[in-house]
Amino acid sequence: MMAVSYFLELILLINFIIFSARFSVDALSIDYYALRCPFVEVIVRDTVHSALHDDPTLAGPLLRMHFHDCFVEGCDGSVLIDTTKGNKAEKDSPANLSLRGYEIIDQAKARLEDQCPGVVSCADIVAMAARDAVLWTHGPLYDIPKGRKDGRRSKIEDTFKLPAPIFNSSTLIRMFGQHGFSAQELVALSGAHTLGVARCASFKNRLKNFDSTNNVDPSLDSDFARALAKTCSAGDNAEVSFDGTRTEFDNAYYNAIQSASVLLTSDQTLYTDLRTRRFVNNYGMNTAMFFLDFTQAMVKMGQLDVKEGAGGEVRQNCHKIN
Ligand code: HEM
Ligand SMILES: *[C@@H]1O[C@H](CO)[C@@H](O)[C@H](O)[C@H]1NC(C)=O
Ligand SMILES: CC(=O)N[C@H]1CO[C@H](CO)[C@@H](O)[C@@H]1O
Repeated sequence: MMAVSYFLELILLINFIIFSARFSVDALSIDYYALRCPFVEVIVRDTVHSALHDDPTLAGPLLRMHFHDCFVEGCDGSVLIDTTKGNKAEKDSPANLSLRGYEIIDQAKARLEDQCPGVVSCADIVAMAARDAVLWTHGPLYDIPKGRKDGRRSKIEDTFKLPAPIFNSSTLIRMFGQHGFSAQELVALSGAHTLGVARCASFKNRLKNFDSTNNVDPSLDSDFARALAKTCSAGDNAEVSFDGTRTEFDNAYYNAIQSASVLLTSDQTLYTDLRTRRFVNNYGMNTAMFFLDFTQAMVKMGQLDVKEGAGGEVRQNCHKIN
């Protein structure tokens, strides 16, 4: 009896050792680089903050880059890959054309390769840069697990997985649900639209046939619609800020939704739909609640389909597969 239970315990112990060894090699963790590259956080933050000091409007694009990376093929740096002769990459997709800030990722990567060559993945740099952009714009401070590996696939056709701005809430709830997000998390993540701009191409569907009496999208405030139509007479590339404070991470985006003065169909639909409206109201009223839910959802988003261990690589150059 004694021998059997010792034997069982031994097996449990061996299992535990194998499991934790696998865990510590593969899994993401907050202190993944603690021994491998101790100054990684400082280097990325310093690079991002000095770039934003020069051009604060890059905060939005850095945050968006992480989202586009994670929703297509997981958070694996696939968004950074350049198109080559044989392969049209995600970057070439119309959805991704307005992404900017790649040079900030390159700068951080160059400094990190200097300090600890071959150690820090491009996917981790994108995740940290998004987080640091949020902090720089006075958003919440939060810690993220690291240890993502870079992927080896980046194909333009995969970008159909990105939500389109004309989607309604049912489609968005379903799409985000496929990634394990609740309707509340969809609303919290959409709060990223507190930063940055959209181009008229992304919301002109709401202004079509617009004249002073016939407002095509009834969920759009008519004065706001008139102002948008005027701006957009300059063409598809004219830019409009999502909320009044383009480089300030706050809850003004939700207030803009409440007053029917936000840009995308996908933003306004969160208010039209009763399943999501109460979260818009909560976040519009309570910045602390928005910050808490946003950071939790970002940490979750940052772990979508991550490649670990041999499933990926640490790219030498973020623009191409090794
Ligand atoms: C809910 C579904 C979403 C849709 C349909 C959507 C769509 C869009 C579109 C169409 C633009 C404007 C692009 C342009 O006209 O150049 C945009 C901008 C932006 N998106 Fe989203 N987005 C969504 C969710 C998210 C999420 C989850 C994040 C990040 C966590 C995010 C971050 C941003 C940021 C920061 C910008 C501003 C970029 C800039 O200033 O250049 N979006 N989004
Ligand atoms: C949402 O959009 C989908 C796809 O276009 C459509 O089938 C559905 O009827 C729409 N739902 C609502 C509530 O408008
Ligand atoms: C959101 C969005 O516009 N997505 C587009 C990204 O690019 C692909 C390929 O061109 C389109 O199919 C998507 O609709």
